[in-house]
Amino acid sequence: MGKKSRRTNRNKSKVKSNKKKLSGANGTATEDKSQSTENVEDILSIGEETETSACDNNDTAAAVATNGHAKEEIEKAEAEDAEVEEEGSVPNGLTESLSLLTDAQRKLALALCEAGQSHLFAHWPKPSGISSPSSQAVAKIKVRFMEQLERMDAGYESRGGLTGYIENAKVLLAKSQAGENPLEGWKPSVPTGNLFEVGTKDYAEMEKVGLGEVGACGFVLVAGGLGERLGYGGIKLALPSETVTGTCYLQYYIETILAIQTKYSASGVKLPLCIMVSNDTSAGTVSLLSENDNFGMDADQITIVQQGDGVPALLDNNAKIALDTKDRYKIQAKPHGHGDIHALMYTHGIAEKWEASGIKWTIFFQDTNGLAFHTLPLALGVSKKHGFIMNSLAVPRKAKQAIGAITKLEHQQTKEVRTINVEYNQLDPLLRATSFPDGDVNDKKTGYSPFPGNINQLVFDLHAYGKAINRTKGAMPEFVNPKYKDEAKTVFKKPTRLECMMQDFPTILEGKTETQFVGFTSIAADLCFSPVKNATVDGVKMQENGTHPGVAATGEADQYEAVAKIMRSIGCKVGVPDPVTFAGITFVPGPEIVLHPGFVSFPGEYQNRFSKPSSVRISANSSLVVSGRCTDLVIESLDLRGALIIDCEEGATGGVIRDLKVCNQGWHKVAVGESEEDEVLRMRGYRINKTETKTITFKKDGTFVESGDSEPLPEGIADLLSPGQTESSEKTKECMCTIQ
Ligand code: UGB
Repeated sequence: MGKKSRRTNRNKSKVKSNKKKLSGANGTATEDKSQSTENVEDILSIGEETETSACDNNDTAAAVATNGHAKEEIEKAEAEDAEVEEEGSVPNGLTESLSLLTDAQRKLALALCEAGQSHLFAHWPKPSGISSPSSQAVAKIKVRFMEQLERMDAGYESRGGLTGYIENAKVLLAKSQAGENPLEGWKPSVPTGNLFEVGTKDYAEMEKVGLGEVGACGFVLVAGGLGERLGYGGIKLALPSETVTGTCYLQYYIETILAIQTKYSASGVKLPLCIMVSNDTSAGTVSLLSENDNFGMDADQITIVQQGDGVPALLDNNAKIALDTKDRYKIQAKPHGHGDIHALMYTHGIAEKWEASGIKWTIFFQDTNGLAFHTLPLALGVSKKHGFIMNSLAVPRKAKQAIGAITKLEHQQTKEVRTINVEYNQLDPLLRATSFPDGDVNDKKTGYSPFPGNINQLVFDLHAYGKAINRTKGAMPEFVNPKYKDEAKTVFKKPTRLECMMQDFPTILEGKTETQFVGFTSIAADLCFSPVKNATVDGVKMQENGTHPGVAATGEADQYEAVAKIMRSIGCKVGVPDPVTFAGITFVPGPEIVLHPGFVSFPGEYQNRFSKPSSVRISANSSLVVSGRCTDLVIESLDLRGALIIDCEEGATGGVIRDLKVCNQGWHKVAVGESEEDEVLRMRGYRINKTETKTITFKKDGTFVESGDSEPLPEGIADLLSPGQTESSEKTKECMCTIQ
């Protein structure tokens, strides 16, 4: 007898016992289970008829579940089933519904039961056998459920499908429960690498090397994350990176890539962008692009790859798959981690295609870092100089900060050496178990962890990268990180899942000939890294504990500060205002300087744009915006105490700002409360009031127009200059303008 028929027989006997238990438990409500099923389906039709979109919304089951009496009956019936289900058994509702399913779905459903997942089907009512709108609705949600499982199965195909996922999860969960160190046998030490500082000769030389390469980069944006910690309603890529211009992250990234293409790529070359999305971010990303005409990028430059339907969330150490808490005909899905990107780069043949089109490097970056590209040529220069296959951009890391640590690991038996990220949750136990008894602590001298912090901005040599993913199909090692409720580690606080990380790429390199070409480039975070990952309320606590809060307000402020820092590094005089506090987050608010990447992208370009840096003065509370059309504008001498926008008409060339003084009331941040309707403002705790602005627009006929001419500042207005600047008396002078 085949497995299937054996199971069916076993279940038949259960059907009997179910009937008995049901009538006993439920009095007159149900005589047997088929009658109960009929009731359920009637009720399902209520969901279908009163809410025509219920099925379309994939929500019929939830609609049913909210119906009082019916809900009780279903739950009772399901509870009875659950009581008698054995590990590996096939619930009656599934057995009786197999005819609704395709061959592949049947096979998958039975395989899942065998793998200990019978509970997924335990609540399925048996079909009534009568064709009615309600029975069709039930059939539809069962099929929909199976389709989700099929997509998840396919998404994990290279590792054995869903049953492979369950097996892998059981092994990793057992290790986690046993407290096993996933890096057992590896001894960590601090890796060597160079720390660069903008404005130095070393930086300039290395950046120059990189500027020779930057026109041959393909870009990979991993944007499938849920943003659970941030708690934002939309996709993170749509968040404004700053509120002066409202430019969202995706726009900022695309415009930077297009600027690089214009300035550094060979004629006719289009720099490609691959965006990894997940089920949670796919629709939002696609519509953000289409509503904005891809922010100017040609459609054939963009490839969107999707991380499948995510992986199932797991309820316990037996890797029992979690049903959605609001809809029992849906699996609770979670992203499998950014490590999926390498498998997708492989399956879509992206690396090969890019290489064939002349691309030499591939740059991986995350969804919310408005400082992502300032240091790109620097990192490329380092990669080129050292022949790195993989180069991670790193920042000085505070102990216990939620960023991974770049670590040199040597295996005690094999003597294999790897330079690799150790994730923040694994670092402390690894260090304590080996030669750092105090664990993840700051170096007393520097105030930072001795291990550089990984910011997941990765530069790969495309050829070597393609070779490695072709060999391994791009699969990254998986890990699990459940948070336990009890000491015995048997109960999870919330469902967990297997994940993988893109920075684990060194694990697929082979032998010393490859592994020795993994390195990092270290630079202060204020130039290259300020993600927006956390809700403001959590950021407040992080800031109190001395770590960067990673919230919307600091993401914006750090963006302005990075530009100001680069300007200062070439000799511009840019003021520093006193810190301010909004919504509990303290930050330096400006000056708000937004220079479009079409105008200037990298530190090495600033000198050409600010040709006499010492003649450029921007007061502490000023705001300066230069638009993207001003590709060859030069700001030679400027005294700005207020707000100035410089724009150029399409086709306008050769504008020069010389001896321009702007003094106006400028822009000011004002607090918004928790009742603020605009989520973007609420996250920041402020809005920018644009009290007075001067605008200069260069025209293509060589002339310019200006508006918002400055008035002398009214008596009593706060000095816009920072304490260190002495020319405050000039604020009441007439503003003069000389522009060529
Ligand atoms: N992402 C996906 O595209 N898919 C996924 O399934 C998950 C994420 P998180 P986390 O830079 O501060 C990383 O969640 O946990 C995208 C590094 O592992 O923000 O903070 C997502 O959309 C860590 O070493 O990552 O940790 C986002 O763009 C450190 O560098 C990106 O992946 C840390 O980031 C990162 O996702 C950091």
